[in-house]
Amino acid sequence: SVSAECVDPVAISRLAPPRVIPKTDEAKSQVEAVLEKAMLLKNLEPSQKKSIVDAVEEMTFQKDAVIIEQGEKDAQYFYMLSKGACQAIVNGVQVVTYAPGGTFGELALMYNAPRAATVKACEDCVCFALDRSTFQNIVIASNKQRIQDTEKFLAEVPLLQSLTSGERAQLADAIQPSYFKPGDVIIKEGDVGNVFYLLEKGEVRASHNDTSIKTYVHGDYFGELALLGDGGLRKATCIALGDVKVGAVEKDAFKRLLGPMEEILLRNAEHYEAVVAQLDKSQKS
Ligand code: 1OR
Repeated sequence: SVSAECVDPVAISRLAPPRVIPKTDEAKSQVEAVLEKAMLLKNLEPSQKKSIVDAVEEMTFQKDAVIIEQGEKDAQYFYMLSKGACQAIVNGVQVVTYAPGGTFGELALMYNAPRAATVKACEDCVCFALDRSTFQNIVIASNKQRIQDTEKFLAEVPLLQSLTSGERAQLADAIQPSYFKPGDVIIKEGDVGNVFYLLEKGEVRASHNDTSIKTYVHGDYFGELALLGDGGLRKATCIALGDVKVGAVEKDAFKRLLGPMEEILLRNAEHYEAVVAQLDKSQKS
C-alpha cells in the first residue's frame, strides 16, 4: 500500500524546484523501461514519468556493496534496479531478491522511518535513484490521489453497497486501473481467469460463441465467474466498445476482499448461466 498519510505534496512542491539531472537518450530509455515494469510507477501519468526520468540519478554498485543499510535514518533515495540483482535482508535473513524492474527503499520515505531492511548488490548493479522530495511529490501524492478517486468510484458500484467504507478503502488499495481501446479484448472465452473487473468508464460487450449477451456500463462488474468457487475458464469474451477504464482486481485480493460477497455473485451468475445455456441450446438446434 502506498497510501501514506504523512506527506503534504503541496507544501513539498513549494519547497523543491523540479530536479533535472542531464542524461543520455540511452539512459532515459533505460529509466522508462524500469518505469513500465515497476508496480508502484507504471500507472503514473506520462508527465509524471517524465519528471521522474529527469530527476533520477544513475548509480552503480559493485557486487556485495550495501545500497541501503537497515536502521539508517534520514533516508534520501528510492531505488529502481536497471541492471544486475540485489537482495533485501532483514535482521540477517534474506527476504527478497530483486531483478531489473524491481524497486526498493520506498518505506522509509513514505513513513519517515528508519530503513526497514538492508539491500545489498548480489552482482554488479546499475540503479536509478530518485530523490526523496521528487518521490514524495510524485509517487506518494499520485497513489494517494488514485486511491481517493477509486474509493469514490467504488462507492457508486451497486454490487459493493454492502461493504463498509473501510472495506472499500482496502479494495481501492488492491485495484489496479487498466485502460483499453475500442475493440480490445479484455477477456477471451476459454482462457484461464485470474482477474476480476469493475467498469469505471466506457462500455464493454460480453459475447458467447460470437453472439452478444450483454453490454456493461459504468458501475458494472465482469470476470467474476472464473474466479468463483474452484475457478475455471472464461465463459464469455469481453470487448471494449469505446475507450474503457476498468479497475482490475487480482484473484487473491478478490477472494480476500470480495469473498463475503460470493453468495450475491453466485446468485447473479445463475441468471447469466441460464442465458448462456439458452443460447447454446438455440445454436445447436
Ligand atoms: P526501506 O526504505 O525501509 C529497505 O529500505 C527496503 O527494503 C524497504 O524500504 C523495502 O523497499 C525493502 N520488510 C521491510 N522492507 C523490505 C522487506 C521486508 N522486503 C523488502 N524490503 N519484508 C518483511 C520481512 C519481515 C519482506 C517482505 C516480503
